[in-house]
Amino acid sequence: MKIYNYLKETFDKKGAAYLILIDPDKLKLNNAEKFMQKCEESGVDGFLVGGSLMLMGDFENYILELKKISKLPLIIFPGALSQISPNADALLYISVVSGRNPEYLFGNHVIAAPLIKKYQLETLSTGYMIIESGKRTTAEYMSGSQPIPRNKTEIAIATALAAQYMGMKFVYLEAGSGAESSVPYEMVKGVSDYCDIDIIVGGGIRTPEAASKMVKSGANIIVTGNHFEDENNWEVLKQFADAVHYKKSIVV
Ligand code: 1GP
Repeated sequence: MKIYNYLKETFDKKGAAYLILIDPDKLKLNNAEKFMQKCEESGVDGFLVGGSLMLMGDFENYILELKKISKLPLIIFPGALSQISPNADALLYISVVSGRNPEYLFGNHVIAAPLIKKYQLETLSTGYMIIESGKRTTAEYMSGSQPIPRNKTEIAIATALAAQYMGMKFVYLEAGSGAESSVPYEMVKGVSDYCDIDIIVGGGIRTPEAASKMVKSGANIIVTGNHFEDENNWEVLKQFADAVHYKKSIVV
């Protein structure tokens, strides 16, 4: 429960948490130190590592090397069974609840469970909801599932509520990495107003203003990935973190 408690404390203290998604195919190890240090200095709360599709081979070594660089939590965001490592701090135990593909709903979880126990990895059970965002996304294609239509907030609400009743800790409203359109604010607000489950939002968030609006709509965790794969954008990392940490800017 260490990472779960850390995230809950972050919500209490700062309003919401800001996580950076690291795609091992994009961030080479020789550039990782510079990037992760910049994230730390800017107020990022932790890292997700993984992806729906990964071409690089040695995931375990990659995690081990990242762990040496940063003290911030490193949470695996697994796109496949090969993305499990004892060297991470936790693993998002994601079930693609927006889809009806049994392997991504529960099948892979059964295969992974004994290994997770052996590694004593903390699991953060998460209902993963893929939301329509323009073009088809890798997550959608790889999970063999249809996204929730972006104008169907009621489906998102009912799905999130079901995840809550199943005892999951989070729902992840995912527009997909590099999405044309991020998850609609009204959908985040609808889920937040109606459900008592913590909400992660990611995909296509490219400005601090958008991050701030997501948090104001009810998101507890904001994830960005693509935007910071371009080193020219690193200077605005702090603005993103500050936008997410709305409580910190309140002077008491
Ligand atoms: C993808 O939600 C994450 O799973 C991040 O998306 O790369 O578009 O920021 P971006």
